[in-house]
Amino acid sequence: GKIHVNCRGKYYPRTDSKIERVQVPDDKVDWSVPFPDYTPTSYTSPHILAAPPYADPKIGSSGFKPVWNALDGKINRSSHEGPYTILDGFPRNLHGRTGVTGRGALGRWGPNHAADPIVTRWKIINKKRVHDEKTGRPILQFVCIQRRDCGAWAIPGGMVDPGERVSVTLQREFQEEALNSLEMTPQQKKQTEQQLKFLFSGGEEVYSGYVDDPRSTDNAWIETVAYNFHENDQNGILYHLHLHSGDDAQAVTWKDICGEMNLYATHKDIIKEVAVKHQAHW
Ligand code: RP5
Ligand code: MG
Ligand code: MG
Repeated sequence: GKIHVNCRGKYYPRTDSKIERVQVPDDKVDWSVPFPDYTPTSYTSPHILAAPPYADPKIGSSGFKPVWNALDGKINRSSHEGPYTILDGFPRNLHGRTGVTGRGALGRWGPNHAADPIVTRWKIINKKRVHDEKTGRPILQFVCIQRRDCGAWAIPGGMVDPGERVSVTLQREFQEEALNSLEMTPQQKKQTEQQLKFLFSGGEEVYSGYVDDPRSTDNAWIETVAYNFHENDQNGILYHLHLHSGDDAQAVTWKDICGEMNLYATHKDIIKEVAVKHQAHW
């Protein structure tokens, strides 16, 4: 993949106090290139240090014996991209230096596994597929959420819970962020799950691996598995589903897919795979 850039900004994102990242030039991102002056600050956010259930303990604390590069009980500590290095007890970011050590806002040391559902349909006006004037290709739309943490538009993805199957995470996160299932009655939730069951049983993997996310550190990063769930039928479920943002999403919309979209992290690169797969406008 491309060299990571989103985790090399001036400050670590969304902190009260300004945590400066050491500025890593492009040619020194790779660990194999010597960078003798490299002395990054360690930062792990207070809410992670408060030890919520989804977070690891501190490295070195008694009883914490992580099994790196493997399925560690219910926690997947292996990377989609192959083995990562452990240096002095700390996993090292597979994509190189970020200017900050510790976990930042991430709960796990090493890979933090997420899943991204890309739910698509064709753009229809007057019962006809709409084609782009320039490319002549039909326009795809995907369910896009606005993240509450930074305001950026993104795929409605989220973290895989320990022991959770990725297929479950994909549908759960979609329901939470794009349909506000957390505020549904158990009955409504069940009905929604039933409605989406068929669509979500027919997904295709379009990406798995590292995400260049602004929260990455030298010791913790996000990896994802992205699946496309596509509705071809203009009478199908995705043409009458009521979108309603929830949880860590503050807005939700059907977004026309095109190469000029501005999306969170590397979500645009992932969506491009979907456009190519469907021979849609990009
Ligand atoms: C991105 O962060 C992933 O691609 C996924 O969409 C998301 C997971 O983090 P949260 O939405 O749970 O913050 O890197
Ligand atoms: Mg979520
Ligand atoms: Mg999310």
